[in-house]
Amino acid sequence: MTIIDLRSDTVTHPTPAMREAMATAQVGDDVYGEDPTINQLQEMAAERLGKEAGLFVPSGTMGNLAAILAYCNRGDEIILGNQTHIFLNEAGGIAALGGIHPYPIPNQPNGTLALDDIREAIRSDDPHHPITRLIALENTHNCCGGAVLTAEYTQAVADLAHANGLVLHLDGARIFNAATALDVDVASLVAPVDSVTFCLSKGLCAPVGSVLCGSKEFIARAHRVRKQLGGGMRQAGILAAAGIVALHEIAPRLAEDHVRARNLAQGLRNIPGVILDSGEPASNMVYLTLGEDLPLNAEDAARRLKGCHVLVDVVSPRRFRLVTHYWIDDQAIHSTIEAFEKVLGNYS
Ligand code: TLP
Repeated sequence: MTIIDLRSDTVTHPTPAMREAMATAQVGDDVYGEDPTINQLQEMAAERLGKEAGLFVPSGTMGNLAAILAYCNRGDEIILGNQTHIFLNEAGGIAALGGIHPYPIPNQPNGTLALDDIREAIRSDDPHHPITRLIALENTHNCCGGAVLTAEYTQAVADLAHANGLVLHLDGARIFNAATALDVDVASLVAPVDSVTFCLSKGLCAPVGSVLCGSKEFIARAHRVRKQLGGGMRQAGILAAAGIVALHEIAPRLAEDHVRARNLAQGLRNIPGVILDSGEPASNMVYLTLGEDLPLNAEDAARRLKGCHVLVDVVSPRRFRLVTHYWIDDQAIHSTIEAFEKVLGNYS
C-alpha cells in the first residue's frame, strides 16, 4: 500500500531524472572551488534570481544562518517575524553561534510584518541598545499558511530597510512556489532584497541543498562563514546535479501542487469538525483545525489517518498542516479526503 505523505514537501525524494544526473555528475573538490557541477548550479541559481552570485549550502537553515552571520557582529540585532522559521525552527542558531539578538515582531496572518511595527523596532543610535543590522522576511510564509508576499510589499520593506542603513534578507525556502502563485518571474520577486536563500530539497524535489544568492562581495563573506560552520563540502556536485534538474524540470510544474492544495482544501472543507483557515490555500499548504466538539485531538486523528496510510503534520494540539508536492497526485488527494471522512465521520 502506498503511503500518502503530506507532512511536508521536505519528504520528497529525487525523481528518476535526478538520480540519473547524480550518477553521471562531473565532480571536483568544492573547497578548492573545483566542482564544475556546483559551479554550474551556483551560476544558474544566481542568474535565475537576478543576483550576482550564489553559494550552495547543505540546508535552508545553514543558508539563513550564513547570511545573517555574514551581515552581523555579536550583539547586533535582526528584526524578524515571530512566526518565521528563523525565529521558531532554527534552534536559536543566530543567537547560539553569532550572539545575534532577535527582535521578533508580530507576523500578520498574511505573513507580512506591519511597516509601522518594523519602523518602531529599528533602534536609535544609543549605547544602551543593540545595533539594528537587518530585517528578514519569509516567502512563502510557512507558519502563516503558505502565504505569499508580493514584490510590492517586499519593495516597501526594502525601501524602509535601505532608508535606515539596513539590509533585507529573504528566507525564500519556497520562493519558486511564491513566484508561481503570483505568476511572476522569480527574479522580479526577489529584486528588492539584498540576499535570498532558497531550498532545492522541498517542493523542488532534490534530496539535499539550498542556494544563498546575493552580491559577489556578500557571497564571498558568506563563503567564509559556510566554512566556519563546517558546510564546506567536497565532491558535492553529485548533489548539485539534482538541483540543476530541479530548476529545469520541477520549478515549472509547481502550479500543479497549488491546484491540488486547493482541491484538497475544497474536499476537506465539507467534512464536519474540520475548520480550514479562511480563504483558499495560497500555495502548497493546507492548514486545518479540529473543532472543539470533536472528542479527539490532532495526535489521535493523525494516528488514525496513519492507519489509512495518510501522514499529516501535527502543528499544535488541534491543528494540522498538509503539504502537497511532486509525489502527491490527484488520486492521493482523493484518498486523503476519504481518509479524513472515515476518521472524523464516526463523530459527526
Ligand atoms: N521547514 C520544515 C520544518 O523545519 C518546519 C518544513 O517541514 O516545512 N525556511 C523555511 C520557511 C522552512 O520551512 C524550512 C524548513 C527552512 C527554512 C529550513 O530548511 P532546512 O530543513 O533545509 O534546513
